[in-house]
Amino acid sequence: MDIVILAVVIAVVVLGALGGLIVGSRRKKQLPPPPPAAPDITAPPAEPHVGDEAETPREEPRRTIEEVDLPDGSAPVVVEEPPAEAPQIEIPEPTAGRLVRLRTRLSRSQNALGKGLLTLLSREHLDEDTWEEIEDTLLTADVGVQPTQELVERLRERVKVLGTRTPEELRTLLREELVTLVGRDLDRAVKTEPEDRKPGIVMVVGVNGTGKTTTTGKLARVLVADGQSVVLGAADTFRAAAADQLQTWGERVGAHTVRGPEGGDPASVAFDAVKEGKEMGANVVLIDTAGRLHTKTGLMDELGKVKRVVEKQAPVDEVLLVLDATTGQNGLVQARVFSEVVDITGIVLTKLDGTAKGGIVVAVQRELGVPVKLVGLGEGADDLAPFEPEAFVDALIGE
Ligand SMILES: Nc1nc2c(ncn2[C@@H]2O[C@H](COP(=O)(O)OP(=O)(O)O)[C@@H](O)[C@H]2O)c(=O)[nH]1
Ligand SMILES: [Mg+2]
Repeated sequence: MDIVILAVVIAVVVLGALGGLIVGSRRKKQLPPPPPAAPDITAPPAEPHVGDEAETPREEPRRTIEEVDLPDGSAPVVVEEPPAEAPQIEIPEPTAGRLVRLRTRLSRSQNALGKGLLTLLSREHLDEDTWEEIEDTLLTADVGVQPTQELVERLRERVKVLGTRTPEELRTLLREELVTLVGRDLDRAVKTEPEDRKPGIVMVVGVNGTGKTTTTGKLARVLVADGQSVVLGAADTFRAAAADQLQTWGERVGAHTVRGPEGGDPASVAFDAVKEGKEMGANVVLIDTAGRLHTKTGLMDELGKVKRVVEKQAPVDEVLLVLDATTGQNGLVQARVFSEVVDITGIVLTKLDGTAKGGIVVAVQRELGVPVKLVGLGEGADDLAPFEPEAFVDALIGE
């Protein structure tokens, strides 16, 4: 008798699961038995219903399954499997023109640097004091000593040649010189598409809190928006939350995240990510790393190892150093340390929306001899922009 009931019950359960009637079964099983009214399947309480029957036995599967000798465990296994919740895939914004769209985010730098310079240059008498103020403005905005001196010299020369100065002429002149200072001919493309193989491999490095994980997530979106398939490697194994954070970014755009155990070996996670990326035929693998700067040696060992281990499979195409623009000179020190550990091929300056020190773009490029390739202009998912010197300078000095 029992057996007959059980068989019926199991059959119903299986049918229910296959029909998608059971939602969140795993969660329910771990909780104490819910009151009869709890099921999320709407059914009249009085009459037995398909949905109701499917609910009941799952609260006590152990007893029934042990009593009857089932031929195999296939039926309960089906029940155990929670229906895959199809994540909502977002369509990220196109990347073209992002810096223009986000230019108002640079308002602090604009007021402190761009407008400050224009106002000073527009003074009727450009005396020594004014030139000193111009210099101070640049230094305060973190442009750096050497580049500041170069710029002031160029401006002095050109203003002299100009004689009388209309505001329009001054703006054009300042624009040209600032773009030159930022560098117009640097190759700022993020290298994600090597010619001879797939996937492209990008490592993201930097001190904790600078925005590595956020940037990795945003970059995944940029790539997906450009039609590329992306695999994420959560090589920051220090905290499980770091991998969760990255995975959440990935899920939003349908990118698979490879992760390891908390406290596990970051290099092996990176290795696996590249391996899976290859197997899946992905276009790009992005590897997020930990940025503990407690001991320089520890960092060197770890990062160096991650890169070496990845390179057993294929060369790393891009090593992006993420720097927080609000940390100013401190960022330059970090840049130095990291460049000793790995060959940095590009800089990502984050949090440019929160600082008046936009001049750090110039200083950090000088420090490393490597171009700024991306800039972070907010916490929003699409607030990462390809860096374009002209658009950047235009944003600084206003329309
Ligand atoms: N305002 C602003 N916040 C940012 C930007 N990039 C990252 N953040 C924030 O900085 C914090 C640290 O970021 P996270 O990616 O976790 O840093 P990580 O430790 O280097 O991985 C988070 O709160 C981010 O939202 C940016 O461009 N602008
Ligand atoms: Mg992180």
